Amino acid sequence: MNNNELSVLKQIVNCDAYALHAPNSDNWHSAVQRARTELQQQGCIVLNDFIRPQILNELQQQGEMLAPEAYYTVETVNAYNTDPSQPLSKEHPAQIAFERGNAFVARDLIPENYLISILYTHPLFKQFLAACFEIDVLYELSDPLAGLCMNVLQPGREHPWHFDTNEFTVSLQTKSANKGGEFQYCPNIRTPKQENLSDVRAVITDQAPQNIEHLDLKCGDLQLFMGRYSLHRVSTVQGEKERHTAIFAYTKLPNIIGSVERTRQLFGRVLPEHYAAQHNSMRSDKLMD
Ligand SMILES: O=C(O)CCC(=O)C(=O)O
Ligand SMILES: [Fe+2]
Repeated sequence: MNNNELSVLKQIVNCDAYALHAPNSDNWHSAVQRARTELQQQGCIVLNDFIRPQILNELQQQGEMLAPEAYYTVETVNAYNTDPSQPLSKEHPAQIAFERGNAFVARDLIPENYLISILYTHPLFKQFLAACFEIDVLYELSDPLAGLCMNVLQPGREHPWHFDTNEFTVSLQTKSANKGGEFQYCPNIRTPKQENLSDVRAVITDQAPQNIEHLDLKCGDLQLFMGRYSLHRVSTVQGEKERHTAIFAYTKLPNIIGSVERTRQLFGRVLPEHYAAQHNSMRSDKLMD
């Protein structure tokens, strides 16, 4: 690690509170321990004021420059983002269709010198996150489009119930809606061994509001989340302002690439890497994508 990398990190991250610059120090360990405890219990933790307040304007402005590059389309999807023609029982929750109105800016459109790119690839950021998620090494997604994205929700749009492909998602809100745009989730509703289809069905048909947690996120808060096991959504954005979040996707195995179908739905284009991985798709479990 050179001095420049270290000073850039200290300018962006509130290292007084989270000690990312000093792995294994007492402060670093206590921040990691707090995150571990909540991740075990809830599958989610919010690290408040993770970004230094002086950086928040620049972060928002960079997001605003990226937003027009997002792939805007309203797709009909299911919670697993699987191909709708796949034969399934009538009761399967994947039969329930939603309108997904959020738009993603793909990784290959995000400049390497933007704050979110610097963070996503920073070794001390990854080291801290790996410790929070209790694994030795955390890998960036090998997907050239999906590893780092910006999620844009325009007024009137929602990001409906779904599971992520990757186990670990880290997100950072860079611009908040005036109203709505709330992150909601069901902690560990499925496990690596069990889909728990009837519980999933109950939530997405509005039969189990008691199983839904609601988060109040501010710009600069970092959210750590086990999105492969916890069903989640972002409610409809109301008011005039867009809602922007940077999504940092990581995995515990190398070489994870999104499926052709999911990539087409999210980004409107598929690269040779996605086709190449099609017959050799790596996942850490046998759950539906
Ligand atoms: O924008 C968010 O807060 C969550 C986005 C999300 O769930 C996803 O990109 O998979
Ligand atoms: Fe998600």
